[in-house]
Amino acid sequence: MGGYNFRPTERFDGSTIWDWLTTVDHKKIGILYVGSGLIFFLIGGVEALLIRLQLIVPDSGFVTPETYNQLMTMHGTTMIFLVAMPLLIGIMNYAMPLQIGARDVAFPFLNSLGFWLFFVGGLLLNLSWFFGGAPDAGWSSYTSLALNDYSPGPGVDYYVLGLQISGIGSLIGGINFIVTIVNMRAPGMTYLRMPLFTWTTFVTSALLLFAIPPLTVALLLLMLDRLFGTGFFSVALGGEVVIWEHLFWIFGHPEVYLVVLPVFGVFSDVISAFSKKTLFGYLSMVFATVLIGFIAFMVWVHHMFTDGLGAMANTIFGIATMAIAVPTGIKIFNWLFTMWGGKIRFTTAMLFSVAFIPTFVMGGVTGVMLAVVPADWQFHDSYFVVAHFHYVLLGATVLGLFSALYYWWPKMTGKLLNETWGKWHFWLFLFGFHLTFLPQHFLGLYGMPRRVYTYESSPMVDNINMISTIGSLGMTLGTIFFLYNIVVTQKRGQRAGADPWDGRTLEWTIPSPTPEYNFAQLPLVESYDPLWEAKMNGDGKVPAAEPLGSIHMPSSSYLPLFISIGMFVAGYALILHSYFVAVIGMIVVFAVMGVRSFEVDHGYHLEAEELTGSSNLSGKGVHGR
Ligand code: HEM
Ligand SMILES: [Cu+2]
Repeated sequence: MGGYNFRPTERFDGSTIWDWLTTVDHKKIGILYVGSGLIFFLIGGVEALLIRLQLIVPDSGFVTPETYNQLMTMHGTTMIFLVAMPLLIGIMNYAMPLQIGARDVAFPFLNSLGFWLFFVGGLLLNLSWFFGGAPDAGWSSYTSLALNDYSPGPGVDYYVLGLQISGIGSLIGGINFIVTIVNMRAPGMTYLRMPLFTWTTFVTSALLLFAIPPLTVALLLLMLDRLFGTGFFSVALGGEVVIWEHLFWIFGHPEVYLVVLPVFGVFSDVISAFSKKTLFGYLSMVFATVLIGFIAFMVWVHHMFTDGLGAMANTIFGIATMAIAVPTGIKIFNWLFTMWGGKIRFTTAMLFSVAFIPTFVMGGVTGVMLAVVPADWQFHDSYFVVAHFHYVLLGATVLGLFSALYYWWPKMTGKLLNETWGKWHFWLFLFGFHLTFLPQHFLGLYGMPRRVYTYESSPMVDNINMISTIGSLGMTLGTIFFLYNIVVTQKRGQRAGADPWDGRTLEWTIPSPTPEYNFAQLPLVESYDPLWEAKMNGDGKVPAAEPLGSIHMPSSSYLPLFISIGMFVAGYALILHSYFVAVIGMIVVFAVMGVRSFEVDHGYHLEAEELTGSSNLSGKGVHGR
């Protein structure tokens, strides 16, 4: 090992826990994101189940109205910020650098910092259940409801500070991915040879970059209003409530594309791999991705049609919203044409991707219905909206996440998930999903408002709620099969080779699980689908772009964890109104940053002898050195 390696914590080194706490390896960080995302998925899922159990019969007193509001708020907030985003960021972290033939992300230290900030933010948010009460003003925390007058107690403060901290983490992740994709593509990997999942990661990261700051500002202003008595949103003090809605949705609408664009990338890769065909219309897919990312910022007012912003504003934003259907339609047709005439293998990953298509189309159709302004005046805040956004968020994002997990799981763990259990998971979840949410469209049309903790008995509404709750039990059962699958296959699963799916892209050229340096030699990319190209026109090995040589690796660091702990302390202290402790927390943050800036650590090198045997590339590389 070369390089100067100063680590005061020498004696913890080597323990597995310390290794995970201090890792800067994009693959381990990816797994940390996926692991914590799945844990939060269970928490958010239990919250959803409790909500549905409360609604199974009319006039139910299963939970109190106060608890219901907390469950509903925490469920939405958790699913969006602690499940969908981190699971996707985790998969991007794992797969994207491999897909572009890179050895790591551009800023490994920041990557770790991003994860720990997300994690402590999520932890802080969930501690609210135990200390003082969870936030209860809805995941969109509209003012005036979210101000002190109507939401006394610390609930909304948890929301404000938890999301603020985890939001910084997401922003850091986005910047890191952009720089990685711009700078670290393997030789020959031009932009138009990047796999679609890498493309969607790229556009998603740009969305993060522009969408998180408005949220940060909104949360900051709300914090000032709640903690320090400013009046940004308080009408009594001359503030303006609609400003909150604008800031929130300027973030909030792109947010839904943040969680749906990456799974578009997943479907593109998965469908192409399991149809044994090149993705149809690659260029139009890239173009549609960029276009969707762009339009995502132009339509936020469709969440505010009933605010009275005027007919002109509503018309323009209504039409802009419908425009998104065009690039999305292009994508749908390209997926269908990719499957057309392909040799389709219905693995679990493929099933989730295929089932996504009709599900997402249905969510899209109701979306266009909601974009019709006069219609939205009727649908607004009814269960129709709940049905719509679950078709998109759950039907698209979560199905896509499952597809991605089944697809990349062998790469991440070295073990294949069991296909039989996988199929049980798939069918139970899919049926459960449609049984839960399809009937809710009709609940909405019958006039059941969203965010109410109970309803008056009437024949149709009773029945539909009953069916919907039964459906959610189906999803629960499916998820249990998934967990069982993870546990069992981790112990005695089938080993995955480098290329269990007969893949097409670079991540399948290296062993599973991936060695810490990813590629012993950087690959030379000469086409889109490089591995497939090599299988068709050669010995199945992608050529190497460099001789086998020593590889520079970054050292792990405990500093990101410490910075995050400082942030956690500061955040919690603000919630408790102990400003002195908050200042101490921030001093810790800045002190650790100081340590970091004076640290002299050039990482270390892995020498060629330590790598041999793990290269799956062939050709120009000269062995040894
Ligand atoms: C696991 C199955 C799920 C079930 C059974 C479920 C059920 C529910 C229910 C009953 C509500 C309350 C609706 C209301 O009264 O307005 C709700 C709200 C919500 N859900 Fe889900 N949900 C599930 C998964 C998800 C997922 C995966 C996401 C996002 C990725 C999500 C996002 C939301 C959001 C944003 C809200 C709105 C919360 C609010 O109004 O503040 N849900 N869900
Ligand atoms: Cu929207």
